[in-house]
Amino acid sequence: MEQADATRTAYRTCPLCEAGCGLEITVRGPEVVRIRGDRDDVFSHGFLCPKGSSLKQLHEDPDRLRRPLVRRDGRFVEVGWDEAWAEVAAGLGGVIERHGRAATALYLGNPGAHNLGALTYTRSVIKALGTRNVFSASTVDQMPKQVASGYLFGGPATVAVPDLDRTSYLLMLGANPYASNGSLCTAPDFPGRLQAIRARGGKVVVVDPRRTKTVEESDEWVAIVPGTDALLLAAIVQVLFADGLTAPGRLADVTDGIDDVAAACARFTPESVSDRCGVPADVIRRLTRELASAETAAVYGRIGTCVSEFGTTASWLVDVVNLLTGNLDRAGGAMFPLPAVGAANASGRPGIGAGFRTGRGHTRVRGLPEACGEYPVAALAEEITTPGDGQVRALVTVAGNPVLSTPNPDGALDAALAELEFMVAVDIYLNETTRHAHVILPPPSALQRSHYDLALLGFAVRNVANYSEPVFPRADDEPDEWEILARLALIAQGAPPDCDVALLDDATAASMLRHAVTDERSALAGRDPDELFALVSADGRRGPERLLDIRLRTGPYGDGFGARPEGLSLDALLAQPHGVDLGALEPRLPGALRTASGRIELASPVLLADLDRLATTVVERAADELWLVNRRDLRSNNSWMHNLDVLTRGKDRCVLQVHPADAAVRGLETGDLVQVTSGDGVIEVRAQVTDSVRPGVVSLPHGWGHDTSEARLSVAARRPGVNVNRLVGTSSIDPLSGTSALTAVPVRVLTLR
Ligand SMILES: Nc1nc2c(c(=O)[nH]1)N[C@H]1C(S)=C(S)[C@@H](COP(=O)(O)OP(=O)(O)OC[C@H]3O[C@@H](n4cnc5c(=O)[nH]c(N)nc54)[C@H](O)[C@@H]3O)O[C@H]1N2
Ligand SMILES: Nc1nc2c(c(=O)[nH]1)N[C@H]1C(S)=C(S)[C@@H](COP(=O)(O)OP(=O)(O)OC[C@H]3O[C@@H](n4cnc5c(=O)[nH]c(N)nc54)[C@H](O)[C@@H]3O)O[C@H]1N2
Ligand code: SF4
Ligand SMILES: [Mo]
Repeated sequence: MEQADATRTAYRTCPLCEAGCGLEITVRGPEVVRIRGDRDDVFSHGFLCPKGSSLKQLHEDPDRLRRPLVRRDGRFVEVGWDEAWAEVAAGLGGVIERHGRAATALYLGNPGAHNLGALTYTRSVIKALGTRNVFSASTVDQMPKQVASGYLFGGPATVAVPDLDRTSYLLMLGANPYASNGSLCTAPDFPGRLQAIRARGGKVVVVDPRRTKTVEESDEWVAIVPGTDALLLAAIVQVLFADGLTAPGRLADVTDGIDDVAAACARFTPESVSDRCGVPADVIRRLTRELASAETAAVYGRIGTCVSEFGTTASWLVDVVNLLTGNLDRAGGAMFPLPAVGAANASGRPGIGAGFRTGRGHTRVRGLPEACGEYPVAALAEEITTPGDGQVRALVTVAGNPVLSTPNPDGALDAALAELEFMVAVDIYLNETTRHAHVILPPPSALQRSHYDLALLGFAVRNVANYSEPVFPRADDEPDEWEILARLALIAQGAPPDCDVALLDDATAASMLRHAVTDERSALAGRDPDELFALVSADGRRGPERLLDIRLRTGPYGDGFGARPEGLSLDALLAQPHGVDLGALEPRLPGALRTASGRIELASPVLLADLDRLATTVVERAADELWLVNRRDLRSNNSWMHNLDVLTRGKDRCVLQVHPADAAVRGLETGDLVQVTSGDGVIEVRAQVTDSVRPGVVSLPHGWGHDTSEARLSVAARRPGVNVNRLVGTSSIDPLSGTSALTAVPVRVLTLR
């Protein structure tokens, strides 16, 4: 038995953002003494940000839910798990009985992408509900990049990431890794890696309407007008062709459509886009020449390029430029990781596949197309409030706070959730969204769970694998997140609330193995799945651990159940608490392609057609309107870490940044109260006058607005901020991916004082 006061050290990957830093956690009994960066972590080498160490405060937060809550007569009461599950079975079952499965919907939030239990069992919940109404944070985030990658390479997860550690030129659009620590580019200490580019004589150029910290630490700031990245990139493509600067190198032989792209982009001369982008034509020409002549270069676009009406086209053009300059799939350019687990582009027949399409279903009310198995979250409220066959009456949320994080024009989504006949939330807080739930099912603290970055290591700048064991044990009445999801799935299927989750767990593992042995190229081909099942279950391993073990062993570095004894397995990772470095990224094309043609499809008709829309869309801003853009702050995490005093103390961060020229016109000074009005909503907030935004642009962070008395967020309520997404409408979306245009929202700013 461990002594109550014995001190020990645990190593664990931070689950809070995509960087996935290694943490060294000093523990005494049930207490966290200290959290530091793990200097021996093979990937993060000791780096951590202020959020990483706040896992201690998150673990201790008295507002974090420990027991299920059930809403009775408008009030939440704590109940035991059996009672909560009985409510779920009655509530969900009732809706399905009365209205059918089409009346159910799911919303999946961001922390689920950092969570092994959610990543392995959410799919079961979707399948069990049997609904097409799947919504997630992806359509306020990276869906455009996935759709563009799907068309180009045949798989929506075949995303090219900038090879930060070897590039000599980085053109970065719509990303601020000094605040965000990076996204679709897993790179702990992203700032350090940027500094290293410059230290080795390379150049970093940042395209952003704001002069961010990332801009300040770079060589050049291109202060673009928001929402116009696709135009800027199209002009770069135009110059590459017009000036004879294209050099796709070895990929020319496996690429279709280069000439079509040349023809379609010919109209986007730098002079023709310059005014709209706010970037001088000679700057566009120079940047293009620099990209073409750099020894190696990578173009990297992130959320600023995605959350616009042309998000997919901009994301596509990023890779068009990478390819045309010979930088796609080569060291120092933009490359495709080969993770130890989870790469769809590493299994099955190499180099060819079924290809990619969207629109395999359409939303009931507006007829918006599906993408990657989801509908646009901008359609969620109308699906709940519009009567008719298939009207959504029951909602399951998992790790999501859509009331703050998705378009909620003047509170329309908030109001819609209140109309649901039944809502169940798997969440750790009673917050702006979960207050509408009838039952809240809280998973344990992150420190009571194991971790493996199943999703995000697929976007990492090095191939690494790292598994963490739980730091603290769970009590008997604290089910793990995967158990909650597995039981939810079984209940959704119609099983009784006290059903045995082992049924689903065993079935999932067995089916994974049956599938693995049928792949002729796999080291397991022809093996007996029952024998393998016995092997992976022998030591009592269950749940995500068993599934992870199977996927590691059958993956590209796996031990193949004996075929490659030195290969990876969960046991091998358990022996390496600081992770395993599997090396720098290596070229993967054409093998990673899964297009139907077996080629890079550079000129998908869908994308070419969108260039026509890009050329003909005239965005007018009234003289008194400003463009609203977002910003992230290092000590935030979307909407949900504002209940930790260590992260929120200090100056109010939820303020509207206004350029001095725009402030002068409005007689506005720092600290004044202003009214911000869009076509969809109105909010009041304090202003900060600063030249860190370009003229004509104002900026607010998202994730604030903790002012409802029904939430249980005592710290956040003291400093609520305002919900910027009350200004964002649901009609302005990128039609190719269904992603909301969160940036470049036209607003009027009125000084109230
Ligand atoms: N205007 C504007 N809006 C934006 C953005 C923007 O840039 N501008 N960014 C968008 C982006 S990129 C994203 S990803 C979305 C995020 O959108 P969401 O994912 O909907 O919102 P989050 O704020 O991340 O909410 C996470 C929820 O998960 C809960 N949670 C935290 N940890 C766990 C856990 O371990 N298990 C479970 N079950 N629940 C947990 C929290 O309590 C919270 O309710 O916001 C988007 N919204
Ligand atoms: N501290 C912190 N870290 C986070 C998060 C957080 O909320 N807080 N959220 C996490 C999540 S879920 C994600 S998806 C990532 C996102 O990671 P990033 O993509 O790096 O996101 P941001 O830091 O918001 O940087 C986006 C930048 O785009 C700029 N921008 C806005 N509109 C435009 C435009 O039209 N064009 C161009 N070129 N730029 C534009 C903004 O000014 C901003 O500086 O961050 C993750 N990390
Ligand atoms: S950068 Fe991200 S992963 Fe690293 S400590 Fe901070 S929040 Fe955690
Ligand atoms: Mo995100």
